[in-house]
Amino acid sequence: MWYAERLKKHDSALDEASYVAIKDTKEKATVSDSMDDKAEWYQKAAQTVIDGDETAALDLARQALDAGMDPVDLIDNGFSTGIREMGKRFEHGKVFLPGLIVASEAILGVLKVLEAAMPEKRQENKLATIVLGTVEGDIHDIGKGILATMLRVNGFEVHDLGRDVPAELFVEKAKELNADVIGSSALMTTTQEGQKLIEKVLKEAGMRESIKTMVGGAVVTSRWAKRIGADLYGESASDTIALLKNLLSV
Ligand code: B12
Repeated sequence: MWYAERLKKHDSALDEASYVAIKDTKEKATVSDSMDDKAEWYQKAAQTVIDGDETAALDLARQALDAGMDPVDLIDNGFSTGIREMGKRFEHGKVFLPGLIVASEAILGVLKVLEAAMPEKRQENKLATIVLGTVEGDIHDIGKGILATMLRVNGFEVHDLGRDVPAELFVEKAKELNADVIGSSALMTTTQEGQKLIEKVLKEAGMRESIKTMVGGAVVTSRWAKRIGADLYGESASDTIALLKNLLSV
C-alpha cells in the first residue's frame, strides 16, 4: 500500500543532528511546574500534529524540553491527543486518509526525538525481556512505539518486531530470546484476532505456561484480554508499566 511505503521512508528520515540538539537542550532545562504552562504546551503539541506540521512539531518538542517539560508527559498529554483528535475527525468524515498520514508522520518524527531525550535506565540486569509488535495485517505502530520507549526507559529489554507481524513470528522470536513476555498491539477490529492467534500458537508450541502475554491498542479492552486468555491488558503505556511490574513481581 502506498501509505505503508511513505511511512517506511519516513522511518529513516530523522537526522542525527536533531537527536544531539535535543540532548543538548535537555541539559539546560529549567522546570516550570505551572499547570497553565503545561496545558499550553500540551495544546500546542496537539495542534502541530493536527496541522500535520512535522517541522513545527520538532521545533515545539525542542522548546518544550528546553523549558523543562517531561518528554513522557508531552507525548501522553500533548502529541497523542493530537493524533486521537485526528482519529475522531477521520471517523466523522472531516479528515481523510492523506490528512491522517501527514499527522502520523509529524508524531512519528517527534517521538524519535523525545525518545532520545529520555534517560534510559541502564541497569546491569534488565527487569525482563519483551517481544513486542503490531499484529498481522495491521500497520498502526505509533502507540506500540510509545510503549516500547516507555518500557525501555523503565528498564525492560524490548525486541520490537515492527508492524504486520504474524503470530508465528512473535512465538518464534520469544522462543529464540527466551523472552518473559509477548506484547501485541492491535488497532482494528479486523486484526485483533491476531492476538487470539498468538495465544493459540503459544499453546501449540507448549510455551503458554512459561511466558506472559499482554495486549493493547485502540480497539482492545480488558474484556477481550480476558476472553482470549491474555495475562495483561494495558490501556495506555503508563498503565502498562505499573501493571507489568506487578505481574512479573519486579
Ligand atoms: C494514526 C492512524 C492511522 C495511521 C497509522 C500510522 C502509524 N504509523 O501508526 C494510518 C494513516 C497509516 C492509518 C491507516 C489505516 N487506518 Co487508522 N487510525 C489512526 C488513528 C487516527 C490513531 C491511532 C494512534 O496512533 N493513536 C495514538 C496512540 C498513542 O494510541 P494507541 O495506538 O491506542 O496506543 C496506546 C494504547 O492503546 C496502548 N497500547 C498500544 N499498543 C499496545 C500494546 C500493548 C501490548 C499494550 C499493553 C498497550 C498498548 O499504549 C499506547 C500508548 O499509550 C486511529 C484512531 C484511534 N481512535 O485510534 C485510526 C484507526 C485505528 N484506523 C482505522 C482504519 C480503518 C484505518 C485504515 C483501514 C484506513 C483505510 N481505509 O485504509 C488503515 C489501516 C491500514 C492497515 N492495514 O493497518 C480505524 C480502525 C477501525 C476499527 N475499529 O477497526 C481507526 C480506529 C479510525 C476510525 N475510527 O475509523 N491509520
